Amino acid sequence: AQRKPLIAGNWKMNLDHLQTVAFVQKLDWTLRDAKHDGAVEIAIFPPFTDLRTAQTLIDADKIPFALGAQDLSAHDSGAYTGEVSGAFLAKLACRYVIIGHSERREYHAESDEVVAGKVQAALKHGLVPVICVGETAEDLEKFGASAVPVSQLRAALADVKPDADIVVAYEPVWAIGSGQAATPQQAQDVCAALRAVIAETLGDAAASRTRILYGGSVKSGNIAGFMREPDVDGALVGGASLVVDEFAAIARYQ
Ligand code: G2H
Repeated sequence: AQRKPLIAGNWKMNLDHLQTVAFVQKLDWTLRDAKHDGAVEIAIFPPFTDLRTAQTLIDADKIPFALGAQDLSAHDSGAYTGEVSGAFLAKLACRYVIIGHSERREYHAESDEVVAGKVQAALKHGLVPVICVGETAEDLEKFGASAVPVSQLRAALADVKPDADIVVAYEPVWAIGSGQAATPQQAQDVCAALRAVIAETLGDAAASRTRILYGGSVKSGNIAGFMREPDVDGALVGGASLVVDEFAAIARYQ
Protein backbone atom coordinates (compact mmCIF):
# COMPACT_ATOMS: atom_id res chain seq x y z
CA ALA A 1 0.00 0.00 0.00
CA GLN A 2 1.02 3.56 -0.64
CA ARG A 3 0.25 4.52 2.96
CA LYS A 4 0.81 2.43 6.08
CA PRO A 5 -2.63 1.33 7.31
CA LEU A 6 -3.73 2.54 10.74
CA ILE A 7 -6.17 0.63 12.91
CA ALA A 8 -7.21 2.90 15.77
CA GLY A 9 -9.25 1.82 18.80
CA ASN A 10 -11.37 4.64 20.24
CA TRP A 11 -12.37 3.30 23.65
CA LYS A 12 -14.65 6.28 24.35
CA MET A 13 -15.64 6.31 28.06
CA ASN A 14 -14.94 2.60 28.61
CA LEU A 15 -12.35 0.46 30.43
CA ASP A 16 -11.04 1.56 33.84
CA HIS A 17 -7.51 1.29 35.21
CA LEU A 18 -7.43 -2.47 35.86
CA GLN A 19 -9.29 -3.23 32.67
CA THR A 20 -6.69 -1.19 30.78
CA VAL A 21 -3.85 -3.25 32.24
CA ALA A 22 -5.59 -6.49 31.31
CA PHE A 23 -6.55 -5.24 27.85
CA VAL A 24 -3.12 -3.95 26.80
CA GLN A 25 -1.36 -7.10 27.99
CA LYS A 26 -3.85 -9.43 26.35
CA LEU A 27 -3.81 -7.49 23.07
CA ASP A 28 -0.01 -7.63 23.07
CA TRP A 29 0.02 -11.42 23.63
CA THR A 30 -2.71 -11.99 21.05
CA LEU A 31 -0.86 -10.03 18.38
CA ARG A 32 2.48 -11.66 19.26
CA ASP A 33 0.84 -15.10 18.90
CA ALA A 34 -0.50 -13.99 15.55
CA LYS A 35 3.00 -12.78 14.59
CA HIS A 36 1.88 -9.20 14.10
CA ASP A 37 4.65 -7.78 11.92
CA GLY A 38 3.98 -4.06 12.23
CA ALA A 39 2.83 -3.72 8.61
CA VAL A 40 -0.37 -2.28 10.06
CA GLU A 41 0.00 0.44 12.68
CA ILE A 42 -2.14 -0.08 15.78
CA ALA A 43 -3.15 2.76 18.06
CA ILE A 44 -5.29 2.75 21.20
CA PHE A 45 -7.20 5.74 22.56
CA PRO A 46 -8.01 5.14 26.24
CA PRO A 47 -9.68 7.71 28.51
CA PHE A 48 -7.30 10.39 29.91
CA THR A 49 -7.15 8.57 33.26
CA ASP A 50 -5.74 5.43 31.62
CA LEU A 51 -3.12 7.06 29.40
CA ARG A 52 -0.33 6.87 31.99
CA THR A 53 -1.09 3.21 32.66
CA ALA A 54 -1.07 2.35 28.96
CA GLN A 55 2.14 4.33 28.42
CA THR A 56 3.91 2.50 31.26
CA LEU A 57 2.92 -0.92 29.91
CA ILE A 58 3.82 -0.04 26.33
CA ASP A 59 7.25 1.25 27.41
CA ALA A 60 8.03 -1.58 29.81
CA ASP A 61 7.29 -4.37 27.35
CA LYS A 62 8.13 -2.52 24.12
CA ILE A 63 4.60 -3.14 22.95
CA PRO A 64 4.19 -1.97 19.36
CA PHE A 65 1.06 0.15 19.85
CA ALA A 66 0.84 3.89 19.48
CA LEU A 67 -1.08 5.82 22.09
CA GLY A 68 -3.63 8.54 21.52
CA ALA A 69 -6.04 10.70 23.50
CA GLN A 70 -9.70 11.22 22.67
CA ASP A 71 -9.67 15.02 22.91
CA LEU A 72 -7.53 17.95 24.06
CA SER A 73 -7.96 21.58 25.02
CA ALA A 74 -7.31 24.32 22.48
CA HIS A 75 -5.33 26.10 25.24
CA ASP A 76 -1.83 25.32 26.53
CA SER A 77 -2.51 25.88 30.25
CA GLY A 78 -4.48 28.11 32.59
CA ALA A 79 -7.89 28.50 34.20
CA TYR A 80 -9.76 25.88 32.17
CA THR A 81 -11.18 23.56 34.80
CA GLY A 82 -11.46 19.97 33.66
CA GLU A 83 -9.54 20.47 30.42
CA VAL A 84 -6.37 18.63 29.35
CA SER A 85 -3.59 20.38 27.42
CA GLY A 86 -1.79 19.01 24.38
CA ALA A 87 1.46 19.78 26.20
CA PHE A 88 0.48 17.29 28.93
CA LEU A 89 -0.50 14.65 26.38
CA ALA A 90 2.81 15.01 24.55
CA LYS A 91 4.61 14.26 27.85
CA LEU A 92 2.62 11.03 28.16
CA ALA A 93 4.09 9.90 24.85
CA CYS A 94 0.78 10.28 23.07
CA ARG A 95 1.31 10.30 19.34
CA TYR A 96 -2.27 10.93 18.29
CA VAL A 97 -5.29 12.87 19.49
CA ILE A 98 -8.84 12.50 18.17
CA ILE A 99 -10.40 15.87 17.39
CA GLY A 100 -13.99 16.70 16.46
CA HIS A 101 -15.50 13.27 17.04
CA SER A 102 -19.23 13.52 16.33
CA GLU A 103 -19.94 12.80 20.02
CA ARG A 104 -17.89 15.92 20.93
CA ARG A 105 -19.59 17.93 18.20
CA GLU A 106 -23.03 16.80 19.36
CA TYR A 107 -22.82 16.56 23.17
CA HIS A 108 -20.24 19.31 23.75
CA ALA A 109 -21.33 21.66 20.97
CA GLU A 110 -17.91 21.66 19.30
CA SER A 111 -18.15 23.89 16.25
CA ASP A 112 -15.88 23.81 13.21
CA GLU A 113 -14.01 26.79 14.77
CA VAL A 114 -13.40 24.90 18.01
CA VAL A 115 -12.21 21.87 16.04
CA ALA A 116 -9.82 24.05 14.00
CA GLY A 117 -8.40 25.56 17.22
CA LYS A 118 -7.82 22.10 18.66
CA VAL A 119 -6.09 20.97 15.46
CA GLN A 120 -3.69 23.91 15.84
CA ALA A 121 -3.09 23.04 19.51
CA ALA A 122 -2.32 19.41 18.64
CA LEU A 123 0.15 20.34 15.91
CA LYS A 124 1.83 22.92 18.14
CA HIS A 125 2.60 20.19 20.67
CA GLY A 126 3.79 17.63 18.14
CA LEU A 127 0.65 15.48 18.29
CA VAL A 128 -0.95 14.05 15.17
CA PRO A 129 -4.59 15.16 15.06
CA VAL A 130 -7.09 12.51 13.96
CA ILE A 131 -9.65 14.91 12.51
CA CYS A 132 -13.15 13.40 12.49
CA VAL A 133 -15.78 14.48 10.00
CA GLY A 134 -19.10 12.99 8.97
CA GLU A 135 -22.68 13.66 8.04
CA THR A 136 -25.84 12.88 9.99
CA ALA A 137 -28.72 10.91 8.46
CA GLU A 138 -30.51 14.22 7.94
CA ASP A 139 -27.48 15.77 6.19
CA LEU A 140 -27.24 12.68 4.00
CA GLU A 141 -30.84 13.06 2.90
CA LYS A 142 -30.60 16.82 2.34
CA PHE A 143 -27.11 17.31 0.90
CA GLY A 144 -25.79 13.87 -0.07
CA ALA A 145 -22.88 12.14 1.63
CA SER A 146 -19.87 14.34 0.90
CA ALA A 147 -21.01 17.95 1.39
CA VAL A 148 -20.88 18.13 5.20
CA PRO A 149 -17.67 16.12 5.70
CA VAL A 150 -15.98 18.17 2.96
CA SER A 151 -16.95 21.47 4.56
CA GLN A 152 -15.96 20.23 8.05
CA LEU A 153 -12.54 19.19 6.75
CA ARG A 154 -12.00 22.48 4.89
CA ALA A 155 -12.70 24.36 8.14
CA ALA A 156 -10.40 22.11 10.19
CA LEU A 157 -7.52 22.56 7.73
CA ALA A 158 -7.87 26.34 7.44
CA ASP A 159 -4.54 27.20 9.10
CA VAL A 160 -2.73 23.90 8.67
CA LYS A 161 0.66 23.94 6.89
CA PRO A 162 1.30 21.63 3.92
CA ASP A 163 3.93 19.56 5.75
CA ALA A 164 1.75 18.89 8.82
CA ASP A 165 1.30 15.29 9.90
CA ILE A 166 -2.45 14.68 10.16
CA VAL A 167 -4.93 11.81 9.93
CA VAL A 168 -8.53 12.23 8.77
CA ALA A 169 -11.37 9.96 9.88
CA TYR A 170 -14.61 9.80 7.92
CA GLU A 171 -17.32 8.73 10.33
CA PRO A 172 -20.88 9.00 9.01
CA VAL A 173 -22.90 9.78 12.14
CA TRP A 174 -25.68 7.40 11.07
CA ALA A 175 -23.16 4.53 11.08
CA ILE A 176 -21.72 5.17 14.55
CA GLY A 177 -22.56 2.58 17.16
CA SER A 178 -25.60 1.60 15.10
CA GLY A 179 -24.35 -1.70 13.73
CA GLN A 180 -25.21 -0.22 10.33
CA ALA A 181 -21.82 0.47 8.70
CA ALA A 182 -21.48 2.36 5.43
CA THR A 183 -20.72 0.18 2.43
CA PRO A 184 -17.09 0.12 1.26
CA GLN A 185 -18.18 2.03 -1.85
CA GLN A 186 -19.89 4.76 0.21
CA ALA A 187 -16.76 5.07 2.37
CA GLN A 188 -14.52 5.18 -0.69
CA ASP A 189 -16.57 7.92 -2.38
CA VAL A 190 -16.40 10.25 0.62
CA CYS A 191 -12.76 9.40 1.43
CA ALA A 192 -11.84 10.28 -2.18
CA ALA A 193 -13.67 13.60 -1.83
CA LEU A 194 -11.79 14.26 1.43
CA ARG A 195 -8.48 13.48 -0.24
CA ALA A 196 -9.37 16.03 -2.91
CA VAL A 197 -9.90 18.61 -0.13
CA ILE A 198 -6.43 17.84 1.24
CA ALA A 199 -4.95 18.23 -2.26
CA GLU A 200 -6.72 21.54 -2.72
CA THR A 201 -5.77 22.97 0.71
CA LEU A 202 -2.39 21.36 1.52
CA GLY A 203 -1.19 20.18 -1.89
CA ASP A 204 -0.74 16.90 -3.73
CA ALA A 205 2.13 15.60 -1.60
CA ALA A 206 0.04 15.95 1.56
CA ALA A 207 -2.94 14.32 -0.17
CA SER A 208 -0.96 11.26 -1.20
CA ARG A 209 0.76 10.96 2.20
CA THR A 210 -2.20 11.53 4.55
CA ARG A 211 -4.10 8.55 5.89
CA ILE A 212 -7.88 8.68 5.75
CA LEU A 213 -9.72 6.24 8.00
CA TYR A 214 -13.28 5.00 7.88
CA GLY A 215 -15.20 4.75 11.18
CA GLY A 216 -18.70 3.63 12.10
CA SER A 217 -19.61 0.08 13.13
CA VAL A 218 -16.34 -1.42 11.88
CA LYS A 219 -15.86 -5.04 12.96
CA SER A 220 -13.78 -8.05 11.98
CA GLY A 221 -16.47 -9.16 9.55
CA ASN A 222 -16.51 -5.96 7.47
CA ILE A 223 -12.99 -4.49 7.77
CA ALA A 224 -11.52 -6.26 4.72
CA GLY A 225 -14.04 -4.66 2.37
CA PHE A 226 -13.09 -1.16 3.54
CA MET A 227 -9.36 -1.88 3.34
CA ARG A 228 -9.69 -2.92 -0.31
CA GLU A 229 -10.77 0.62 -1.23
CA PRO A 230 -7.94 2.80 -2.58
CA ASP A 231 -8.71 5.88 -0.47
CA VAL A 232 -9.45 4.08 2.82
CA ASP A 233 -6.21 3.68 4.78
CA GLY A 234 -7.51 2.18 7.99
CA ALA A 235 -10.29 2.37 10.53
CA LEU A 236 -11.33 4.20 13.66
CA VAL A 237 -13.04 1.48 15.66
CA GLY A 238 -15.29 2.10 18.67
CA GLY A 239 -17.36 -0.73 20.15
CA ALA A 240 -15.36 -3.51 18.49
CA SER A 241 -12.08 -2.09 19.85
CA LEU A 242 -13.11 -3.04 23.41
CA VAL A 243 -12.94 -6.79 22.82
CA VAL A 244 -9.32 -7.93 22.49
CA ASP A 245 -9.90 -10.82 20.07
CA GLU A 246 -12.19 -8.74 17.90
CA PHE A 247 -9.81 -5.77 17.78
CA ALA A 248 -6.86 -8.06 17.04
CA ALA A 249 -8.86 -9.67 14.22
CA ILE A 250 -9.59 -6.21 12.77
CA ALA A 251 -5.87 -5.38 12.89
CA ARG A 252 -5.15 -8.62 10.97
CA TYR A 253 -7.77 -7.93 8.33
CA GLN A 254 -5.91 -9.54 5.42
C1 G2H B 1 -17.49 5.84 15.67
C2 G2H B 1 -16.76 4.62 16.03
C3 G2H B 1 -15.42 4.95 16.64
P1 G2H B 1 -18.29 2.48 16.54
O1 G2H B 1 -17.76 6.62 16.84
O2 G2H B 1 -14.98 6.28 16.58
O3 G2H B 1 -17.55 3.88 16.95
O4 G2H B 1 -17.24 1.63 15.90
O5 G2H B 1 -18.77 1.92 17.85
O6 G2H B 1 -19.39 2.82 15.58
